[in-house]
Amino acid sequence: LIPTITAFAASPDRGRALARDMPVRWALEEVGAPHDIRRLSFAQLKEDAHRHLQPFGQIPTYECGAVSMFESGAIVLHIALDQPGLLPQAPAARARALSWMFAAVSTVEPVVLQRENTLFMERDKAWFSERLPMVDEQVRTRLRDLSASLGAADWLHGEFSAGDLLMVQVLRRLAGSELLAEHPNLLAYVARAEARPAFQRAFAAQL
Ligand code: GTB
Repeated sequence: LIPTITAFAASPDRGRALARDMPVRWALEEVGAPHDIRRLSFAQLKEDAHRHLQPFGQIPTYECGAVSMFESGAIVLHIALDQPGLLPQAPAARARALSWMFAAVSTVEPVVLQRENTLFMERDKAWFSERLPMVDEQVRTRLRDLSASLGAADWLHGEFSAGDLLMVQVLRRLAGSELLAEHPNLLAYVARAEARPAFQRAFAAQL
Protein backbone atom coordinates (compact mmCIF):
# COMPACT_ATOMS: atom_id res chain seq x y z
CA LEU A 1 0.00 0.00 0.00
CA ILE A 2 1.56 3.29 -1.12
CA PRO A 3 0.39 6.52 0.56
CA THR A 4 -0.68 9.52 -1.48
CA ILE A 5 0.00 13.01 -0.19
CA THR A 6 -1.21 16.31 -1.56
CA ALA A 7 0.93 19.32 -2.46
CA PHE A 8 0.48 22.64 -4.26
CA ALA A 9 0.47 22.33 -8.05
CA ALA A 10 2.45 25.58 -8.03
CA SER A 11 3.95 26.44 -4.65
CA PRO A 12 4.15 30.18 -3.93
CA ASP A 13 7.55 29.58 -2.32
CA ARG A 14 9.13 29.10 -5.78
CA GLY A 15 10.90 25.85 -4.96
CA ARG A 16 12.21 26.58 -1.46
CA ALA A 17 10.22 23.68 0.05
CA LEU A 18 8.62 25.82 2.74
CA ALA A 19 5.06 24.54 2.29
CA ARG A 20 3.93 21.80 4.62
CA ASP A 21 4.02 18.91 2.20
CA MET A 22 7.82 19.10 2.77
CA PRO A 23 7.92 17.66 6.33
CA VAL A 24 5.68 14.80 5.19
CA ARG A 25 7.81 14.08 2.10
CA TRP A 26 10.94 14.30 4.26
CA ALA A 27 9.54 11.92 6.90
CA LEU A 28 8.56 9.40 4.22
CA GLU A 29 12.07 9.60 2.75
CA GLU A 30 13.65 9.12 6.21
CA VAL A 31 11.76 5.85 6.73
CA GLY A 32 12.24 4.83 3.10
CA ALA A 33 8.54 4.68 2.24
CA PRO A 34 7.56 5.13 -1.42
CA HIS A 35 4.70 7.58 -1.94
CA ASP A 36 2.59 9.24 -4.60
CA ILE A 37 1.91 12.97 -4.84
CA ARG A 38 -1.36 14.53 -5.96
CA ARG A 39 -0.87 18.16 -6.95
CA LEU A 40 -3.74 20.57 -6.39
CA SER A 41 -4.51 24.05 -7.65
CA PHE A 42 -5.69 26.69 -5.16
CA ALA A 43 -9.22 26.29 -6.57
CA GLN A 44 -9.14 22.51 -6.02
CA LEU A 45 -8.11 23.01 -2.38
CA LYS A 46 -11.44 24.65 -1.70
CA GLU A 47 -13.60 22.07 -3.48
CA ASP A 48 -15.73 19.68 -1.45
CA ALA A 49 -13.74 16.66 -2.61
CA HIS A 50 -10.63 18.06 -0.94
CA ARG A 51 -12.39 19.57 2.10
CA HIS A 52 -13.67 16.08 2.81
CA LEU A 53 -10.01 15.13 3.37
CA GLN A 54 -8.83 18.47 4.81
CA PRO A 55 -11.57 20.48 6.55
CA PHE A 56 -9.65 23.76 6.18
CA GLY A 57 -9.02 23.38 2.46
CA GLN A 58 -5.23 23.18 2.81
CA ILE A 59 -2.33 20.91 1.90
CA PRO A 60 -1.01 18.44 2.93
CA THR A 61 -3.20 15.38 3.30
CA TYR A 62 -2.16 11.75 3.63
CA GLU A 63 -4.21 8.80 2.38
CA CYS A 64 -3.17 5.19 2.75
CA GLY A 65 -5.79 2.46 2.61
CA ALA A 66 -8.43 3.28 5.23
CA VAL A 67 -6.20 5.97 6.80
CA SER A 68 -7.02 9.54 5.81
CA MET A 69 -5.16 12.33 7.60
CA PHE A 70 -4.55 16.07 7.62
CA GLU A 71 -2.19 18.31 9.70
CA SER A 72 1.45 17.85 8.80
CA GLY A 73 2.59 17.32 12.41
CA ALA A 74 0.03 14.55 12.94
CA ILE A 75 0.98 12.93 9.64
CA VAL A 76 4.68 12.97 10.56
CA LEU A 77 3.82 11.43 13.94
CA HIS A 78 1.75 8.72 12.24
CA ILE A 79 4.64 7.87 9.91
CA ALA A 80 7.09 7.89 12.85
CA LEU A 81 4.90 5.50 14.88
CA ASP A 82 4.29 3.26 11.89
CA GLN A 83 7.84 2.74 10.67
CA PRO A 84 11.25 2.77 12.36
CA GLY A 85 13.70 5.62 11.88
CA LEU A 86 12.08 8.74 13.28
CA LEU A 87 11.50 7.99 16.97
CA PRO A 88 13.75 6.34 19.54
CA GLN A 89 12.69 2.91 20.87
CA ALA A 90 13.46 3.70 24.53
CA PRO A 91 10.29 5.09 26.17
CA ALA A 92 11.95 8.05 27.89
CA ALA A 93 13.80 9.17 24.77
CA ARG A 94 10.67 8.64 22.66
CA ALA A 95 8.65 10.80 25.07
CA ARG A 96 11.26 13.55 24.83
CA ALA A 97 11.11 13.41 21.01
CA LEU A 98 7.32 13.81 21.14
CA SER A 99 7.79 16.90 23.29
CA TRP A 100 10.12 18.39 20.68
CA MET A 101 7.61 17.63 17.91
CA PHE A 102 4.92 19.58 19.69
CA ALA A 103 7.38 22.31 20.70
CA ALA A 104 8.09 22.84 17.00
CA VAL A 105 4.46 23.19 15.93
CA SER A 106 2.95 24.82 19.01
CA THR A 107 5.73 26.83 20.67
CA VAL A 108 8.14 27.90 17.93
CA GLU A 109 6.08 27.89 14.74
CA PRO A 110 3.35 30.32 15.91
CA VAL A 111 5.79 33.19 16.50
CA VAL A 112 7.59 32.49 13.21
CA LEU A 113 4.28 32.57 11.34
CA GLN A 114 3.18 35.70 13.16
CA ARG A 115 6.37 37.41 11.97
CA GLU A 116 5.79 36.22 8.38
CA ASN A 117 2.23 37.49 8.45
CA THR A 118 3.40 40.85 9.78
CA LEU A 119 6.07 41.12 7.07
CA PHE A 120 3.84 40.07 4.20
CA MET A 121 0.42 41.37 5.14
CA GLU A 122 0.88 44.35 7.44
CA ARG A 123 3.69 46.30 5.79
CA ASP A 124 1.38 49.10 4.69
CA LYS A 125 -0.41 49.36 8.03
CA ALA A 126 0.06 52.28 10.40
CA TRP A 127 1.19 49.96 13.19
CA PHE A 128 3.82 48.09 11.16
CA SER A 129 6.90 49.94 12.45
CA GLU A 130 5.86 49.32 16.04
CA ARG A 131 4.65 45.77 15.54
CA LEU A 132 7.65 44.31 13.70
CA PRO A 133 10.17 44.84 16.55
CA MET A 134 7.65 43.27 18.91
CA VAL A 135 7.13 40.11 16.84
CA ASP A 136 10.88 39.93 16.11
CA GLU A 137 11.51 39.94 19.85
CA GLN A 138 9.06 37.08 20.36
CA VAL A 139 10.95 35.03 17.75
CA ARG A 140 14.28 36.00 19.36
CA THR A 141 13.10 34.76 22.75
CA ARG A 142 12.23 31.34 21.34
CA LEU A 143 15.45 31.07 19.31
CA ARG A 144 17.57 32.08 22.31
CA ASP A 145 16.06 29.29 24.41
CA LEU A 146 16.18 26.76 21.59
CA SER A 147 19.83 27.61 20.91
CA ALA A 148 20.69 27.23 24.60
CA SER A 149 18.91 23.88 24.75
CA LEU A 150 20.63 22.52 21.64
CA GLY A 151 24.05 23.77 22.75
CA ALA A 152 26.84 21.95 20.93
CA ALA A 153 24.75 18.83 20.24
CA ASP A 154 23.94 17.62 16.75
CA TRP A 155 20.24 17.02 17.49
CA LEU A 156 17.75 18.09 20.14
CA HIS A 157 17.84 14.81 22.07
CA GLY A 158 20.25 12.05 21.10
CA GLU A 159 19.70 10.72 17.59
CA PHE A 160 17.90 12.63 14.82
CA SER A 161 14.15 12.31 15.38
CA ALA A 162 10.82 13.56 14.10
CA GLY A 163 11.27 16.37 16.66
CA ASP A 164 14.32 17.61 14.76
CA LEU A 165 12.53 17.18 11.44
CA LEU A 166 9.61 19.42 12.47
CA MET A 167 11.85 21.93 14.26
CA VAL A 168 14.20 22.31 11.29
CA GLN A 169 11.26 22.77 8.94
CA VAL A 170 10.08 25.68 11.11
CA LEU A 171 13.57 27.20 11.33
CA ARG A 172 13.95 26.96 7.55
CA ARG A 173 11.21 29.58 7.25
CA LEU A 174 13.66 32.01 8.88
CA ALA A 175 16.41 31.22 6.34
CA GLY A 176 18.23 34.38 5.40
CA SER A 177 16.88 36.36 8.34
CA GLU A 178 19.26 37.97 10.81
CA LEU A 179 17.27 36.35 13.60
CA LEU A 180 18.54 32.87 12.77
CA ALA A 181 22.04 34.16 11.97
CA GLU A 182 22.33 35.37 15.57
CA HIS A 183 22.71 31.70 16.57
CA PRO A 184 25.53 29.87 14.73
CA ASN A 185 24.56 26.57 16.38
CA LEU A 186 21.02 26.83 14.96
CA LEU A 187 22.38 27.68 11.50
CA ALA A 188 24.62 24.60 11.71
CA TYR A 189 21.70 22.50 12.99
CA VAL A 190 19.57 23.45 9.96
CA ALA A 191 22.49 22.82 7.58
CA ARG A 192 23.14 19.41 9.20
CA ALA A 193 19.52 18.41 8.70
CA GLU A 194 19.43 19.71 5.13
CA ALA A 195 22.52 17.61 4.35
CA ARG A 196 20.65 14.39 5.19
CA PRO A 197 20.08 12.27 2.07
CA ALA A 198 16.37 11.96 2.92
CA PHE A 199 16.01 15.75 3.05
CA GLN A 200 17.85 16.06 -0.26
CA ARG A 201 15.58 13.51 -1.93
CA ALA A 202 12.43 15.21 -0.62
CA PHE A 203 13.72 18.62 -1.68
CA ALA A 204 14.55 17.41 -5.19
CA ALA A 205 11.15 15.74 -5.53
CA GLN A 206 9.19 18.87 -4.58
CA LEU A 207 11.22 20.97 -7.02
N1 GTB B 1 -1.38 23.30 10.38
C1 GTB B 1 -1.53 22.85 9.00
C2 GTB B 1 -0.54 21.72 8.73
O1 GTB B 1 0.54 21.74 9.34
O2 GTB B 1 -0.83 20.81 7.94
C3 GTB B 1 -1.30 24.04 8.09
C4 GTB B 1 -1.42 23.69 6.65
C5 GTB B 1 -1.14 24.89 5.77
O3 GTB B 1 -0.87 26.01 6.25
N2 GTB B 1 -1.19 24.68 4.47
C6 GTB B 1 -0.95 25.76 3.54
C7 GTB B 1 -2.13 25.83 2.58
O4 GTB B 1 -2.62 24.83 2.10
C8 GTB B 1 0.31 25.49 2.76
S1 GTB B 1 1.74 25.47 3.82
N3 GTB B 1 -2.57 27.05 2.29
C9 GTB B 1 -3.63 27.26 1.34
C10 GTB B 1 -4.83 27.87 1.98
O5 GTB B 1 -4.91 27.94 3.22
O6 GTB B 1 -5.70 28.28 1.20
C11 GTB B 1 1.87 27.21 4.20
C12 GTB B 1 2.82 27.88 3.27
C13 GTB B 1 2.35 28.50 2.14
C14 GTB B 1 3.24 29.15 1.34
C15 GTB B 1 4.57 29.19 1.68
N4 GTB B 1 5.49 29.87 0.88
O7 GTB B 1 5.14 30.34 -0.21
O8 GTB B 1 6.67 30.03 1.27
C16 GTB B 1 5.02 28.58 2.82
C17 GTB B 1 4.13 27.92 3.60
